[in-house]
Amino acid sequence: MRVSVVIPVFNEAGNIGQLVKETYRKVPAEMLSEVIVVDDGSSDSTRDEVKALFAECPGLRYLRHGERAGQSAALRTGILAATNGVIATMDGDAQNDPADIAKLLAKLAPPGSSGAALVGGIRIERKADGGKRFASKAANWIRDRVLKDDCPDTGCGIKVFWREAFLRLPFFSGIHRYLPALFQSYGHEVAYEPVNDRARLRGVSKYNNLNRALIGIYDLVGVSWLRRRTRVPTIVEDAGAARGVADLSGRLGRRSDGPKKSA
Ligand SMILES: Nc1nc2c(ncn2[C@@H]2O[C@H](COP(=O)(O)OP(=O)(O)OP(=O)(O)O)[C@@H](O)[C@H]2O)c(=O)[nH]1
Ligand SMILES: [Mg+2]
Repeated sequence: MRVSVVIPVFNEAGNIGQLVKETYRKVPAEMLSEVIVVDDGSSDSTRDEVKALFAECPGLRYLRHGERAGQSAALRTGILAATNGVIATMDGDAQNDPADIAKLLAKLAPPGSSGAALVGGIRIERKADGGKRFASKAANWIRDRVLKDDCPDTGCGIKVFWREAFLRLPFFSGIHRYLPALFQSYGHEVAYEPVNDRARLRGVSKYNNLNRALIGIYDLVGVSWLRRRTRVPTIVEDAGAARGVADLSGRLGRRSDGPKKSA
């Protein structure tokens, strides 16, 4: 399966160049179609670091927002720009290990078929400090109680999924933390896989526990409402001129349980 790797960054000089090079080394060339770095208006040398790699990294692309719009917006920009049906996302601080992309892809179903439309990484042996690990555990516990999405680590930045399924979801800032729950709401199967977690070696964290908790509660109320108010019907008949199931169903053309065509 060919994949577009999307990396949202904000001020990750010292990390992003290494991560891009590591991605080209560790993702098998026959899988890697492009790497799209989306810079959310960094004020450090992130931009120069990425652009210096154009010659040695075929398919590397750099997109820059005119103003800081957040991690979710940067992800969406990269996913819209991607030319593949399968997306892999990673954080730009090199805490995710690109070697895990192939592992996650092995569990992903081809777009439009039955099987997992999203495979999320679950960080084992977290390298974050105790306070952050505790906050993350608490947030995951509360989210799971409310959304019942059975995801032990929704904040993990490394995930693979179908591009079109993502683009059909309602978009909001913070959506990157709720992808498993939203994919489920739209009738997709999701799967998880343990992944490597590494310490942040350079640069500073862009979130603190308090702002993440406050926005997390706010978003959780919204996502809970969205889940309750989302209905994705199974289309059992589509008569007349031929149209793709994907045009009609939020489920994205699962041909096996899609409409029976009649003339
Ligand atoms: N595009 C964009 N990316 C962001 C923004 N804030 C954070 N990021 C990226 O999102 C990823 C996760 O942010 P981090 O600051 O590493 O959060 P964290 O991993 O919980 O914190 P640390 O463990 O301290 O690294 C990194 O790649 C950041 O560069 C933002 O406002 N815009
Ligand atoms: Mg990080």
